[in-house]
Amino acid sequence: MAEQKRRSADSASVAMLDVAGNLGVQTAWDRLDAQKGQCRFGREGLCCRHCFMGPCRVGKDGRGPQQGVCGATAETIVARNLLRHVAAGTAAHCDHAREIVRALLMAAEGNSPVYQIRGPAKLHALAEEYGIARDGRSDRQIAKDLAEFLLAEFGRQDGALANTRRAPEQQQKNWAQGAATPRGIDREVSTALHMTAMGVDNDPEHLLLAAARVALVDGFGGSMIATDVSDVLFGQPKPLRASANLGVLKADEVNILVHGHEPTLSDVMVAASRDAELLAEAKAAGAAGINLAGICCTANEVLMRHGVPIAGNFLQQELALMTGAVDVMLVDVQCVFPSLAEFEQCFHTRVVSTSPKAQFRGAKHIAFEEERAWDTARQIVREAIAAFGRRDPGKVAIPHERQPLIAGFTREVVSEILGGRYRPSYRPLNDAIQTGRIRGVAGVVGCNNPKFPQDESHLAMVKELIRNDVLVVQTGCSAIACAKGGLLTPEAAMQHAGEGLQEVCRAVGMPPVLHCGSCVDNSRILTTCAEMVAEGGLGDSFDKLPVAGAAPEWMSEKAIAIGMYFVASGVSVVIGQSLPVEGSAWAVDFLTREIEKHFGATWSFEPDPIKAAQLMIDHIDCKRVELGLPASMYPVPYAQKTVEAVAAVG
Ligand code: SF4
Ligand code: MSK
Repeated sequence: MAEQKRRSADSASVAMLDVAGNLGVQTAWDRLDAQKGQCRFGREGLCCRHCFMGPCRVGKDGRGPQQGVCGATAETIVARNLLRHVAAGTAAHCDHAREIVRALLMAAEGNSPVYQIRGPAKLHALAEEYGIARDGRSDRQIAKDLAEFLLAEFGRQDGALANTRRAPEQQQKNWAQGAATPRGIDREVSTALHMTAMGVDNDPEHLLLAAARVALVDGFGGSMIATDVSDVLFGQPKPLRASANLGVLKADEVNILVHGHEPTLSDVMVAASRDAELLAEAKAAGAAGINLAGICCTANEVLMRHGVPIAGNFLQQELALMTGAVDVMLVDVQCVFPSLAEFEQCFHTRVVSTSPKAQFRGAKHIAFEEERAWDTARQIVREAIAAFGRRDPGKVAIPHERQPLIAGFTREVVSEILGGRYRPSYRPLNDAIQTGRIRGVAGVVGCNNPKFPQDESHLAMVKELIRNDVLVVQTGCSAIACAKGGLLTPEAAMQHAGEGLQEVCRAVGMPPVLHCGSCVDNSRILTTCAEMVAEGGLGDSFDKLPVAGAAPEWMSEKAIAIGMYFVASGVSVVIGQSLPVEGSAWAVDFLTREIEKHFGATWSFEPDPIKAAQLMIDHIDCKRVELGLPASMYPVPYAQKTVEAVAAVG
């Protein structure tokens, strides 16, 4: 047990790790141990496999060969590798967006019995923004034009991506000056791969600015489109209550877990799990009901719109199966361990893959076609009912941990809860920041990584931030970590927040930590920043705002893309483990210092979550000084570096 406690800060995970240890089942932590001595060249970005004169690896600090066979230096190799990581992360979010837009087109053309326009207000707002005619036209006609307009953004050859107009003018100017204005989505991803091919671009600064440009097609393209269209198709989230952690599984019900990222099938699974005919079949099989829950971002999608409980975050995908109570684990794309199907050897769980892009050896593949979404969802529920019959009650061990939470915070919801339903506005938030009741806003997002005790850094960082009156907004697995840690309730403000933030939370009844959705919903944080700038009083661009971002336990290429689009948008970002660029002192200096000249923000690497939170607070305090705002309204727990930090700003 002591060994397991070093692996996770979550007692439910610790209990399941213990079960895994007793059964001799390997988890990600064991496989990380087996990898000990991971390659330093890979970690520092110094290994190049872009042609087959290589692979080449170059040494740093003058040790070993200093160039690859083609003459590429450490700076070039590191920058090329980073650009490829950003392109891969961007491609994942953008391809997700493409599927959602295709589902919207299907709904608009009346080709699907399940996909409907459930967010008409968002549809009309987007139509107005993009100049799509609305007068005398049905929602479906408008939706068809919207889907076609957005699909064209993927293939756009010239001009800036439409959503870049949502950024303040200064950001748009910064991008133009740095040749970082994002063009078509597919064009940028494809250009990034071309630039990094053998013998193409070898200017490291040019490569890193291209990384900013391709990341921006993620933030303002794929991710923003996925968020907007999901709101149109599945409905706009509203604050709702739910619960999180493995204790949401039920011993007497058929348990189905959805895992991955895309809401197209999981949203239909919600309806299928409540279908009267299927419930009767489950009862006939001896189950008390059908319990749908989720892991990772598919979970966040169905939580935000339906209040479906969350079973866990990234590192709990294997641990959930260790409960012996999961009948079907339904996976789509991204963040799914290839190991999951191996668990079928120990447990009755059926792992079902569904995406044409992601098949898993050993799993059952039930191809998901949007046209047949309802039939597919029902087939999967029936798989789960059949698996329930094979469940071994002797192997069932469900931890009791289950925390209440409130989720469903969006740009629109924040303005409604602060300004009131009849005069939604960001004025109260800006006022609270200007007076110093709220010191600033921090986005804490991203994954788990077995290199860090699971959830520990998320919880420590977020507690330090709210203790210092910094309002925290969250997405992804970080939001799930804090949900399990009890921070996503209004009561958490009284327990953990500073006096100023407490006052605001008490007045409107909101938690000090706002769950804003899945990883693609980081775009909601960008549009919230745009609202704060537009409201006035906090500067005319994102880089003037007293805000900061962090991903303390990141592991995915998508997290690099997200961090890069925040930095390119003027929001400084602190991450737990360094980017894979430490092989080049030049690249580290460029990303942590020089890049500010282009975009007004920088990256920082800090594994200690408290020190990382304090870096964010220093940054927020500097921005407050630059804006001429007073210090926090109440005495603040952390202020020790503020004077030096402010002096550094000059
Ligand atoms: Fe080596 Fe250059 Fe080929 Fe990379 S591109 S593998 S550094 S020869
Ligand atoms: S799911 S990208 S582990 S946050 Fe979005 Fe979680 Fe990171 Fe996947």
